[in-house]
Amino acid sequence: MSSIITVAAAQLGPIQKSEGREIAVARMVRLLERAYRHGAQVVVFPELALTTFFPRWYHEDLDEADRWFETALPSPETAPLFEAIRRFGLTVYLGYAEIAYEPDEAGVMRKRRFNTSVIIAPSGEVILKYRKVHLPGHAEYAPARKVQHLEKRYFEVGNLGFPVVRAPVGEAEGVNMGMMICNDRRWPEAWRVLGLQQVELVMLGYNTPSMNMENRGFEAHHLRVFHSQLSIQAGCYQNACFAVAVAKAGTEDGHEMLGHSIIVNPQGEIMAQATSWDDELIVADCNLDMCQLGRSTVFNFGLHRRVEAYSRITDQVGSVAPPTWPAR
Ligand code: ING
Repeated sequence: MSSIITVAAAQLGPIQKSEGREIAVARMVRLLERAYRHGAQVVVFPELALTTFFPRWYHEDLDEADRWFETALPSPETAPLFEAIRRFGLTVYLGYAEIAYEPDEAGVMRKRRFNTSVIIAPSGEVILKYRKVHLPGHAEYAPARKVQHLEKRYFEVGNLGFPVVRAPVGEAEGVNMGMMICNDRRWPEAWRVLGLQQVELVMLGYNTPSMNMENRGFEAHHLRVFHSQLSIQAGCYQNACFAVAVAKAGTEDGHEMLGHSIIVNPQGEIMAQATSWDDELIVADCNLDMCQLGRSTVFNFGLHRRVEAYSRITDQVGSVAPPTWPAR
């Protein structure tokens, strides 16, 4: 049994607001075929890969935004994607906007909206589903912003935790796979919850503006890519895992998003990086045995973690001011 799997980041260039799903799906099928020809077994697409990054647009009536969501997967528009997954025998991460009719935490059956990703098996079955936990931005129209970022308007906080599942990939008997979506990568808690389940391969898609849209404070532009990669490299190193992080990049209706998709190893090294901000495939061979070193030494959680010292992490939401010295 080999421990080496070949993974691919299938970065997407821009999808314009006027472009229907069939355009994105056709581009994604072409990337799946290229991935297959490169010998890839796992392919990761971006967050909200089927449409433009619609949370930049304000809809007063939420139901008007339903056009950006999937109520079923596969659907007639996404069926070609599932056919290609079966044809090429690939394991695929797909990010999309999900409408689900299910009970909420109070037991009330209702229409719910999530920023979702799934891992799809070569058979076309869904192996695992994740719903984005860390929703950046705001819920109401914010006139001071250069561009809106209305994820808190269109999505509920994900209610599936950060699950990991072990599933076969190619010749590998099993790979411990987990997912994140975009902003999640900036939160070490997300990585650690996956790491505590012995994740070996974190798959994540993102749609990240290439410049600060908050119109507050100064953030040098080059730091946008640096912060994205810093978060992913640190997450991999501190949890002894691989990550495939994939952008939806380029300019959508005048709004530029960064590319720089990367594949990172458990030492935090970038193994491959996209160099365009358009549709681009990058591929790397990942030896899953590399996870063992970190997990059995520096990040041997069972040996070194001291949970009794970490209670603030789950007891507190926001930060609190420290006591002053000398005490008044
Ligand atoms: N986008 C961005 C992201 O986390 C963002 C939002 C950008 C937050 C830069 C903070 C700094 O990459 C999404 N879709 O989460």
